Amino acid sequence: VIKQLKAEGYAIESVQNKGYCLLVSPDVLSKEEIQYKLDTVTFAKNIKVYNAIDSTNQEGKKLALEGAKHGTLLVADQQFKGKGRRGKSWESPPKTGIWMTLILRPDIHPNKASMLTLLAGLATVQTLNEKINNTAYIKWPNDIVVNGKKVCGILTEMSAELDFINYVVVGIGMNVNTFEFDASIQEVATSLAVEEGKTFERVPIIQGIIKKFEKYYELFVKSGDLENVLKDYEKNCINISKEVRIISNTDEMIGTALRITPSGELIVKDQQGQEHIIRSGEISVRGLNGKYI
Ligand code: BT5
Repeated sequence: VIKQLKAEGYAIESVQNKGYCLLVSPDVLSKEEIQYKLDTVTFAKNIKVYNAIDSTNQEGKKLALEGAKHGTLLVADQQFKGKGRRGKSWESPPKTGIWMTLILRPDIHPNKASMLTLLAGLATVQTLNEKINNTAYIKWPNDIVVNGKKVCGILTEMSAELDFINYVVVGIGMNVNTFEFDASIQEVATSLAVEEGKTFERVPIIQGIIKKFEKYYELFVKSGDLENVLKDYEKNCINISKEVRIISNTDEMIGTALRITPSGELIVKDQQGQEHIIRSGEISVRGLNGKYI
């Protein structure tokens, strides 16, 4: 066992007739590390860890189809085909980030599934703000930004009937100890390490997100809307009271983001003073000065 642990990167000293002393615990993603002292009820009771995989969301959907339990967590050290929204790709280099997916089977109407993205975002931003000196904000609906650059993205996918959800997968991708970014995202992406000037262990961040997400999830499933979390959400949302550019396939509009509704929509007042309900998925929200507010 000691040999195996050393091979995984743990620094262990052997002391004759006494035993072993753990000197350094590396940033290893393992089921045991993640479950250690994780006092959740259903989230991450089952965990699958991969060295490398195409996409944890893709694999999550496959496992969900095969019957994986609610709360199953997939975590990878690297993704070859990380996915963003609407066919975009997500850079997921080895060992530097958190690439994870939760399989959920919520008893809610399919039209409420997109609210799970907001809850995951809130759990993530709160976890980060307990650990970093800068402030992380949610950029509605699915980005987490630090100093105006994207540190994390969330992708929620679902399989459903008209009025029944088979399963939802919530994928969270975070640049943690990344120092070099692909040229295509250099301008927009950042990592915790770049912004904070130090590296982070990934497991405590994963644990924080899972614990908080479960708490918000339970509140949400009971009430059926976001009423209970709106105040927390708006406090952490960078769009609120800001000028935003709303871009759909056919149209573009500049306005001020006013608030989030209990159903998770963004209310934007246009320059003529008229309020619009903006639903995620249909549009892209940008700050006026550059890509991310
Ligand atoms: C997202 O999409 O932000 C959702 C990202 C979800 C990734 C997780 S990782 C675990 C799970 N498994 C998956 O396969 N996916 C999920 P979107 O808002 O569409 O943003 C995508 C855009 O962000 C790209 O077009 C790039 O411009 C940019 N981007 C790509 N990789 C990035 C990275 N590592 N960091 C910051 N920005 C990135």
